[in-house]
Amino acid sequence: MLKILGRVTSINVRKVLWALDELRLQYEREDWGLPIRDPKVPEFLALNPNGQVPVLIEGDFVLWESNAILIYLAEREGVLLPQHLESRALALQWLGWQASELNPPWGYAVNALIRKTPGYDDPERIAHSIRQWGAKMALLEERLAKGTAFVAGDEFTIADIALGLSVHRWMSVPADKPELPAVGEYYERLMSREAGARWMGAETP
Ligand SMILES: N[C@@H](CCC(=O)N[C@@H](CS)C(=O)NCC(=O)O)C(=O)O
Repeated sequence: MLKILGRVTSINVRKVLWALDELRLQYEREDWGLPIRDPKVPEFLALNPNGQVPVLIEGDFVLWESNAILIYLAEREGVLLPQHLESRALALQWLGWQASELNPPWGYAVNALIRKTPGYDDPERIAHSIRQWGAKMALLEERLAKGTAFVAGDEFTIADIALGLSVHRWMSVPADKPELPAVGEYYERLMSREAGARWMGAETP
């Protein structure tokens, strides 16, 4: 059976678990990742030399990087990625954008305001992080305001899974944030999916 290594409090692990539920695939999950179980041990590093979760294991096949796992699952099952070449490319564009552009700016604010990590208490840096994060969210707002149900068109894709978890985090952070009505409607749409409500429901500590 397909096995996922990773703690459910990780947003990258939740991406994969949400996709597995959308695909109605059975899996086993083993808790790895701090503070539950340190992945920087030889047994885990032999599977993922980065010492990070998630990892997918299927027989002898081992795969890490949450986006690679999402693409693998979608291609294997033939759903959650459009067949149409341009729509598929747009879905992959937004999937990559979530990891490389949208996520990096939130680090300081999330550590300060959600995780309450000691040492993250500089109001200037919190405000800067929210501003930078908000500027990226404004790009998503602009895209969604064009009126399609999902980010790459009217088809739900793996890009919406990744973005949904990021939008959930944006909604959860207690800070003064710009109004993003199209993002708000998108969030409701994703929350109305059974798997969306399950995996966006809990905030990462
Ligand atoms: N680019 C990687 C990032 C994975 C990552 O940052 N994982 C974090 C959790 S979200 C992790 O393993 N942190 C160490 C730990 O939990 O011990 C991916 O998308 O899979």
